[in-house]
Amino acid sequence: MGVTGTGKSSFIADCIGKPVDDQMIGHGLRSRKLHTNAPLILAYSTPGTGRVAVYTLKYNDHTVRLIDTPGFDDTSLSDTDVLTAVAQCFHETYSVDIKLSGIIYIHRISDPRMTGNALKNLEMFKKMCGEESLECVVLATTMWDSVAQRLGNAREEELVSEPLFWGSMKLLGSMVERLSGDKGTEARHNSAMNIVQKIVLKKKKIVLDIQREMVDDHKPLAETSAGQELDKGLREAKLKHQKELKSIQDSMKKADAKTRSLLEDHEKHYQEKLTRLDKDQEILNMSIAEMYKQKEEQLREIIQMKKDQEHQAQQLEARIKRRESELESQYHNQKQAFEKERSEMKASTKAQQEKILQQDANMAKKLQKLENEHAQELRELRAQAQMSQLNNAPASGSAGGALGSFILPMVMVAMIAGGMGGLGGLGS
Ligand SMILES: Nc1nc2c(ncn2[C@@H]2O[C@H](COP(=O)(O)OP(=O)(O)O)[C@@H](O)[C@H]2O)c(=O)[nH]1
Ligand SMILES: [Mg+2]
Repeated sequence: MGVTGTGKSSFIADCIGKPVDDQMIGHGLRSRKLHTNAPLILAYSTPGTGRVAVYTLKYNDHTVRLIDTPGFDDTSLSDTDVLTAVAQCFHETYSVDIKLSGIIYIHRISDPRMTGNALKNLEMFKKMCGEESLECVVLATTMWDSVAQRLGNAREEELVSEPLFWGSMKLLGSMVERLSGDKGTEARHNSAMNIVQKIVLKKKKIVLDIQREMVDDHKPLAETSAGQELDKGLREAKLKHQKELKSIQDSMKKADAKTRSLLEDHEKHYQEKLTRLDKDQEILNMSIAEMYKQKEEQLREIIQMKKDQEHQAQQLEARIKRRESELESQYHNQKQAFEKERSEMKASTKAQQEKILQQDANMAKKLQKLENEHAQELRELRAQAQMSQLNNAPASGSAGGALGSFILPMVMVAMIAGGMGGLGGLGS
């Protein structure tokens, strides 16, 4: 435990040897193992408020559970949120007979002085523990690397000698230790485990005052000693803010328009603070049962929200599926129509091609026939000419040959001049 930013989560990381990851923290009273070698984590949390997480590690033959808590004096959480989350964790564990072995309260040695808030929180811590548990409390200091050794020693001395600080706790048995070594080193791990060992070696189980009051005496948080301490602070803060608000409102009555608008901002600021304090007091006055009821309602709202989101997602998915099947059938129909058109076109092209080939073959046949006839006619003509040449040729000698070749043109001329009839006479 301790104020925010003192190094509580880092201390746990030093012990387990790996960073404490918020993402690894589960919600509610469930536990889950995230991946092998990861610490088993239990978490108690109130949505929108503080989160308490439990990390498990093995130490010699012991199973050590380290509970990380949100710190008091946080910028985003009110001390009421923090006390509520921590109290719920203590209530739940003690209700099922899980007892604490000790508490490590962490403080920055680099802090120049104990502020009013730090002192108030320390007072609340003491009330939460009760005197009997103090012998199992380790008051540990961090950030020794951020302070000169002599200055650190002097501050530690002041802490343990001043009864209002750690003095009275030390007298009642609380141990004072330093967390030394550089971040991530073996020395740092050993120093952190040395603090854990102080508690393990005590071999004690403690019941905090706040646990006894809430579980055994059924008191609402506001009626426990720690709750009353916090309530005292809330009431003081409320009175202070009410006074400030009244003084602002008085000034507004006399102010000109420009100043009034400035004061209005201040008025709003204090009104918001007072509303928050009222809410804190309301939470503090709830019984633990009411707190659980509220937590349950918040969880139910979250579950309903998740269900609505799931329903919307399902509807969207169904719409997408419908559209998909529409598109699929549209595509299918269009594809079929195109394929039909294509095969019809192919068939008609084939018929045309066949027709053209047939026509071409016919033409070729006709041409062949013509060529044959022509060749036949030529052959016949040549045969006739040869025949006529033979008939008119002299019996022998070269003179006859020369005459033959002379006579044929003459015959042709005679054929043209005398017409076919003359030819017939000549040929016969
Ligand atoms: N210099 C220095 N920084 C530290 C030391 N211990 C923790 N821190 C740093 O202090 C910051 C707050 O630590 P964290 O563990 O988140 O504090 P928590 O709010 O108490 O849990 C982180 O940036 C840590 O790295 C320390 O011994 N020395
Ligand atoms: Mg932390």
